[in-house]
Amino acid sequence: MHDVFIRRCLELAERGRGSVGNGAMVGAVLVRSGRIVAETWHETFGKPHAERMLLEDYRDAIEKADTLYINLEPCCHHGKTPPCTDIIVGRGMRRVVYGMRDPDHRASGKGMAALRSAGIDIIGPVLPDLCQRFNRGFVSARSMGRPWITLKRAVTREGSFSASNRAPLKITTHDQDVWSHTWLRSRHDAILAGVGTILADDPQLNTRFVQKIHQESGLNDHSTLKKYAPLRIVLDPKGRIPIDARVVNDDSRSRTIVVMGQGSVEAQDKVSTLRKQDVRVLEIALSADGNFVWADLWTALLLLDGGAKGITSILVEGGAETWRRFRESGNVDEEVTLVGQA
Ligand code: AOF
Ligand code: ZN
Repeated sequence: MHDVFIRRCLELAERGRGSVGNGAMVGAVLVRSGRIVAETWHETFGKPHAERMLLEDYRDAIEKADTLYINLEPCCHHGKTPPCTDIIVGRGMRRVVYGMRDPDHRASGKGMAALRSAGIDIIGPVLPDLCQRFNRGFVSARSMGRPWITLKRAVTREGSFSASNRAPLKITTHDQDVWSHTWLRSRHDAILAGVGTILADDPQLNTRFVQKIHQESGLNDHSTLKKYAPLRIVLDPKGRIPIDARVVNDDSRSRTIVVMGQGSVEAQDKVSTLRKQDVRVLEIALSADGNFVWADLWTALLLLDGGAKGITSILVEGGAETWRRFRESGNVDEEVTLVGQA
């Protein structure tokens, strides 16, 4: 039975995607006699945590047999908000079930200890693998200091990336696009491409096919997925991106981040033009091998807007050269290959 309520916490937590910055997506439910009587989720970076919101909003008395469910160990530190453990104890909760341990060193294991020493019955971790997988961006940011990286590519049946002349070639079917927009693009904070892909294909890197599958299949929470749009990252060390590329001109251009080499003189004009166009430009140092200095790149992305727009997961869409650079540097957590019908 605990599983059911932790899964509900994850559904609620999903609503925070794209708004919780480099923090965790967290949902909380209050259960009385086997039924949910209140539920909330952590909505916005820097705003109250899920269980604090729930207990502040819930006006009725907490009863002895009530159980609080939460997919992440409650925090016990003074961060941007006061410790959640304080309000759990203060409201007289007697039982807490949690999904996974918090990888943040300020809270890890300490939240549970604080509750236990207050005499609260604490059960968990329940479904820790699922909870960690769900919050893989947050876990990766806290434990590895970089975003979770998924490499995605499409190959033809013969196994080639694209036509040999580099002309744009449609490899995937519409159904595959619907799938990848829904389950890959919509599940990452940002979609990344190298400038070569922008020059060759002028992609939009958006989630335009998401809504459809959700309407057709009735999968959970389409209202959230409809409004959620990942950021877009273009790696462009020498500033080769065309000013009229779609990612820097369409209605979502303020959600595009072009990463250029620091001090690259050729790029300077373009930096100011792009910024006037409302596009974000990050200037990151390049190392001798032509890659961005990875640690600098990760820090800049994780701390975007002071962390409020922090990117904790990236879907790397290509092309082959970008893939190679991620692979060779070991910055990969998962690889997905779609074999098209072309
Ligand atoms: C919880 N419930 O809903 C969330 C938690 O900077 P702050 O103060 O917002 O703290 C961020 C840390 O708090 C984050 O790294 C994680 O450890 C925890 N997030 N904890 O009890 C929540 N979002
Ligand atoms: Zn908290």
